[in-house]
Amino acid sequence: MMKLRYSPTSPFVRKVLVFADEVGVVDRIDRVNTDVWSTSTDIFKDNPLGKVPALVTNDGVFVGSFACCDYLDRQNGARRLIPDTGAARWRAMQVHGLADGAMEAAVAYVIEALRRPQDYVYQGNLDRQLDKIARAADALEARAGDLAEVDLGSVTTACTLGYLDLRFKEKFDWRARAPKLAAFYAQFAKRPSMQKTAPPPS
Ligand SMILES: N[C@@H](CCC(=O)N[C@@H](CS)C(=O)NCC(=O)O)C(=O)O
Repeated sequence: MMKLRYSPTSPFVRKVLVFADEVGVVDRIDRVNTDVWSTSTDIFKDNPLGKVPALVTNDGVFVGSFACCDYLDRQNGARRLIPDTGAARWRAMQVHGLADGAMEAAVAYVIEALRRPQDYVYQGNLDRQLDKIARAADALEARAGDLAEVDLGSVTTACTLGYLDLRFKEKFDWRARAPKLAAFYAQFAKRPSMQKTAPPPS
């Protein structure tokens, strides 16, 4: 069995679990609930960076969602979500970069807004992160046709949009801004891999 350092609200963890489910290897993963913000957290045993996800395997520990997905992608020869070569690979990588970057910005926003003492919250950083999310949403909207396949790009996009629903409901109406992404998400969110990993409402 593999072991995944897990948090129910982390979009990066969700990305790894949705990916694992779609590849068909999720049953080989034990989830270890980990609160990286607790002063008594033991995350450092597996990840010196103190972050989830981290995937502990017989081949060593993978930190960061991309490395976890790349490893999982090679565990079931019959089903791959990161194409090896050609246009399909470039497409998945390019979409992944945008969606993963928007996820990073969304998490950075939430850390600035919720994890810092109120007096230290810097509005300039909140604006900057929200701008990144909005521009990435525009870029993904412009290539919504590249989300047709279930691959690393579409999985990551769906998890990013799910996180916007969880944390940015009042702050950013992404459906109004990106109607093609809204249509994509309405379908993708029905997949069992997404349903099983839906975060608890905040
Ligand atoms: N680039 C990393 C980002 C992971 C990440 O930011 N995880 C957050 C939870 S969503 C975390 O553990 N943060 C704790 C910290 O920043 O100390 C990945 O792809 O997995």
